[in-house]
Amino acid sequence: MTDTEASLRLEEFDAHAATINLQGQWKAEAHLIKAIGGPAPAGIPFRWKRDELAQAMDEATVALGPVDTARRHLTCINPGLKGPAAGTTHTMSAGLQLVKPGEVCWSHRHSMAAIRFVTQGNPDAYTAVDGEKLIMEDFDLLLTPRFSWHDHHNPSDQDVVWLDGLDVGLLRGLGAVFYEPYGESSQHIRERAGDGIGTRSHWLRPTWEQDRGGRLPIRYPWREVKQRLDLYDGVEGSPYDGLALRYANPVNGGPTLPTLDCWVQRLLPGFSGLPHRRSSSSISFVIQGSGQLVTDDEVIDFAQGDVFVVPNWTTHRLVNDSDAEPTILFTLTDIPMYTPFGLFYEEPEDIIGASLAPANPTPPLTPIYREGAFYDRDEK
Ligand code: GTQ
Repeated sequence: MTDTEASLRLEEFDAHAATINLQGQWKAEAHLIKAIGGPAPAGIPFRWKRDELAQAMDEATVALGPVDTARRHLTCINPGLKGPAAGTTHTMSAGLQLVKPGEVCWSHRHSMAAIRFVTQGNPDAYTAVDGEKLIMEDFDLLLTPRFSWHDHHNPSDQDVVWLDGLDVGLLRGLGAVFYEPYGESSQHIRERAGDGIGTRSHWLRPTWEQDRGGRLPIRYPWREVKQRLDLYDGVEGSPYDGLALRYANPVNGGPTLPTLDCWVQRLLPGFSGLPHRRSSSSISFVIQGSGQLVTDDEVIDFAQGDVFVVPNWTTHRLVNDSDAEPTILFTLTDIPMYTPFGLFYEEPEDIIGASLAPANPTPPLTPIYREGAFYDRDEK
C-alpha cells in the first residue's frame, strides 16, 4: 500500500469513528507533542492598577445600586482567558469587593472556598461565617471555607473594600459548583463564638468545639502578621520569593484552605529575584511599596493597591528597585491543588520543597513524530 492510500484509509476510518462517537488516540498526538517540556500557560501575566479598580468600582456602584443578595465584586479577568467562564487564572478568580456604609450582603454558601484580604477595613465591619463575627480591619485575612454560611456587614460610615479569592476555575472544571441562599439577610451569630486562631491553635483547646475537619472561620489579623514579619528584620529569604510566610491552617499546619494557600511576601529594597516557574498560578495584591514582575517578554510595574497575576508554568521574577522601601505582597496561590497528586513542579530548583519538573530523558528526545510514523512501525 502506498503512503497516500494508507493515509486515505486512516482519514476514512477517523470519519467513521466520529459517527460512532469514538476517536483514535492518534488524533490527540499533536496535543501531547505540544506538552513536551510542560504545559502552555493558561492566560497571561497581567496587572490591574489601583486607580482603575477604584474607578470601576465607583461606576459599578452607580450601575448596580445597593447590594442585597448580590455582591459588588469585580472579578479580575485574565485577558488571555476567554469565554464567560474565564477567571483570573484557570483555577482561581479574584477581584475587589466594595460594601457601602449600612449595607448587608445577604447570607449564602457555596462549594467554592473563599479568602478575603481586606484592603480598606473598619473595626465595625465584619463578615459573619458559620455563626461567628470576623472583624475586617486593614490587611486582615478572613476565611470562608467551602460550604460555610457567610454574610458581609458594614455598619460603619465608610466604604469597606477587600480582595476576594475563590477556587472557581477548579470547581467548574470538576463540575462541583453548588450554591445555596440562606433565605434571610443575616445568619444567627453564636453567643460564645470561638475566638479565632488563639483558641483553635493553642495546645489547650475547648473540648466542646466541634471537629469541622479544619474548615474553620478564621481571621488572621494583620497586626500579628506584621509582628511576625518584623521578627525577620533584614532577612532576605528565598532568592525567588523574598521572605515568604504561609498563612497556615492553625489546626493542622497545612495550607490556608484545602485548595488555596496564602502568603505574605517581603522583598527587601534592591531585591532582584531569580527567574523561576511553577506548575501553580498566583495572584498578588501589593500591600506596600512597588516593584516589577519581569517575564521573558515584558516588565510589568506594580505599586501599592495594584493586583497582578502570574499564570501557571510562567517563567518570571520579582524585583523591588526601591533603595529604601520594602515591597510587601499578599499572594494567593493554587499550590494545594497540585501537591496531593504529585503535580507541583518547580524550575530551576525545588526551592519551596516541591519536586523538580520531570526532566526530559537524556540524550534529548529525537523528533519521533512524523506523518504516518505509527504505520511505518506496524509494517516493519
Ligand atoms: O462575597 O460572599 O466574588 O460568595 C463570589 C462568591 C464573592 C462573597 C464572590 C461570594 C462572594
